[in-house]
Amino acid sequence: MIEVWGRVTSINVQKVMWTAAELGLEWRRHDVGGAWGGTTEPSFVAMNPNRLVPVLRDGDTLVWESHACVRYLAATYGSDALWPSEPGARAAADMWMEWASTTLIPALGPTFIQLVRTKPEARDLSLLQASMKRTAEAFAMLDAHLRDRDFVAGDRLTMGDVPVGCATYRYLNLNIERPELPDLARWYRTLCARPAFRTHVMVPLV
Ligand SMILES: N[C@@H](CCC(=O)N[C@@H](CS)C(=O)NCC(=O)O)C(=O)O
Repeated sequence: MIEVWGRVTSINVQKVMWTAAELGLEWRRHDVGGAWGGTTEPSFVAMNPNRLVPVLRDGDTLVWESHACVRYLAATYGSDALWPSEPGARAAADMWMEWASTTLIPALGPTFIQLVRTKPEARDLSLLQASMKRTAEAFAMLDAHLRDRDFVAGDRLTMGDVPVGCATYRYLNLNIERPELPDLARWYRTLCARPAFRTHVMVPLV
């Protein structure tokens, strides 16, 4: 059985839990972070000196950084499914994970924080506007990529869909105006049909 430390409302924890559930793994999750606290406890810091969730333990293997956790689970338990064995196919999945880290989630983050976690009177509107613009550009790029494929790395779900899928749930459930993104919407509908995504990602935005 794997163990995960992290609160259900964390996008980074959601990536790991969705992956674990997609692979049919048995898991135990410990509520840590946010209102739960615990990230500065010596026992937690000993596992992750960054003091951030998620942390994953599988036997003697300890992993932090959500994408490292997703890759570890996909490589260990994903056979040729979430972790494509052919290096080129795997790189296609991997590059969208990196893009989520470097481009999509940094663009979306301020929009999410401002609209969901900041009181209206305290919002920084210029930060919000800039973030919404960068986010719309990033999702337009993903929409164009999905125009002629079912999933980000081809015709089946891979680890590459996980970070962008979690970010897409947030984006499409914020109360904002969005451009039409028909191919993103088609791909997102297939994610919503997956029980693991519904259980671990489609949770209330707080
Ligand atoms: N790059 C890290 C970022 C981890 C991170 O920022 N985690 C946030 C939650 S999404 C956190 O631990 N925040 C402090 C808290 O929840 O108390 C990853 O992908 O795992």
